[in-house]
Amino acid sequence: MSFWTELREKLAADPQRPRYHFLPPANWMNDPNGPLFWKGKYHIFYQHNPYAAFHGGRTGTIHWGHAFSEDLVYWKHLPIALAPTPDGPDKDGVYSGCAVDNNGVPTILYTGILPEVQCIATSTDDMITWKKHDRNPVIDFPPKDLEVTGFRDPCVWREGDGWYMLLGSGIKGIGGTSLLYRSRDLINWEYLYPLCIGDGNKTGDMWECPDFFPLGNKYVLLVSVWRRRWNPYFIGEYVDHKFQPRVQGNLDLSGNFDIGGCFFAARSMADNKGRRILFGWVLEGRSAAAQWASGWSGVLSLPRVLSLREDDTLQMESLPELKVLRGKHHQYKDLHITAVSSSLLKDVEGDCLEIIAKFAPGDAKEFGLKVRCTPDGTEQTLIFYSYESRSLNVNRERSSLSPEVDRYEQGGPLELTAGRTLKLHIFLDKSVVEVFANGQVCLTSRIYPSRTNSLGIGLFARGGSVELKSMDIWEMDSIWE
Ligand code: DQQ
Repeated sequence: MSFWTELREKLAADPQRPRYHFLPPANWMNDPNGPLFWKGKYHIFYQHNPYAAFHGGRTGTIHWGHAFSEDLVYWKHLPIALAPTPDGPDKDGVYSGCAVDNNGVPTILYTGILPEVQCIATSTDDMITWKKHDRNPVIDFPPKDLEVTGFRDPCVWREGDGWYMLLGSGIKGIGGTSLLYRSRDLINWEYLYPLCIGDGNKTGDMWECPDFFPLGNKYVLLVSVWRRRWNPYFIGEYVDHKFQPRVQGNLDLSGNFDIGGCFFAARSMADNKGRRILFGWVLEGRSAAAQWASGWSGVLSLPRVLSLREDDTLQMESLPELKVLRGKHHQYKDLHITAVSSSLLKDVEGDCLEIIAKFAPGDAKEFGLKVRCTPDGTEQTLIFYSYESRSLNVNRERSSLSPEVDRYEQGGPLELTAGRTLKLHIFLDKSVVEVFANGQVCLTSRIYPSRTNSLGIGLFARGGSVELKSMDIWEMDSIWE
């Protein structure tokens, strides 16, 4: 059997490999790049090492993988879009960037490394093959008067008088920043100024993958904090190319658009329905050796639909189109959950599920769901709200018997005003857990149960009781044929 056939069979049989989240055919993926709605189809690119399930750093392993979808649910792989060019400015890796429609010419802007420079590529055959520009790099050094901590991941958009670009960066001793550039032709770029500078103590000293876009009557800047897995966002007015953010991400993970620590490098796109759709890289929570041995690493998050809440914070909802994946349905209503009544549900189990649970406020100190539980509780993962710490959390202490996985608790602030219902919308897909809480907070986590019977679902409360108003559970189909 050929190496690739053997690998494909191994991946198909892997109980940890998600079934309704997009991932490459094999091997490594990290950041989503250049999502673009083009001629009626959604395209997504991604950081990809096609040869092995590790990133490879600066060794020329990183390519741009490519796929498309007609509905953002089912995806088809396309040939690799960009590979490092020996002796080119991207010889050590084709790093992150974006894609734009330049009057009918699909155009990618991305970072080459060692040193970090910005490059451009275009396609004339509906994005199947790409030609790198002869004048690459089109930006070959950071602004001379700034001491920067990095200089990468272009985000480009068109505005009345030309093209604008943000680059992820940081100013030494001050904090993460995104640098604003302007161009008439996408080739010649003029540096303007930092569009936004963060406080290094709150939002880190280097911002990767800036993403900037209008939402409602405001503008939103999303950034990814290098080496911290934080995802702060900034919302404010954008007038005359100046941005005045009012709501800012913070160290305690408030103002972060994902608080799990397994979600990073998000990128968004506008679709033909006027929606702003966000994708992120779902990181692994298992050792590098385990990833390498399994033959795959990294998953794309489910698409998230963004909107603006009344208090000018982000509203994040799952994509309605995902409902086509719903299979068998189970429903529960009006259950009183106490510490003693906590047990596994009798007639439903699974590892590919969508769950919508609505809890009325009670006096429990903590309450929530258990997923991927063995009947004896040896393996189990808790997704819960704590009234004491006012936080949403995932407890992975007993998620797996394997020594190769992360066990630390993940979570962050979620304010529940008195009397407010908590709606937990959970997507469980083998080793991926994505939680949307009241649309206010998202939490992405990874778990790797080792037992084949880690399939149980339960409800629990501690230090009091809670009322489950309703819970809908669907068994979910695969997005692959
Ligand atoms: N990943 C890319 C960089 C980016 C980082 C390299 C974020 O361009 O800054 O694969 O995860």
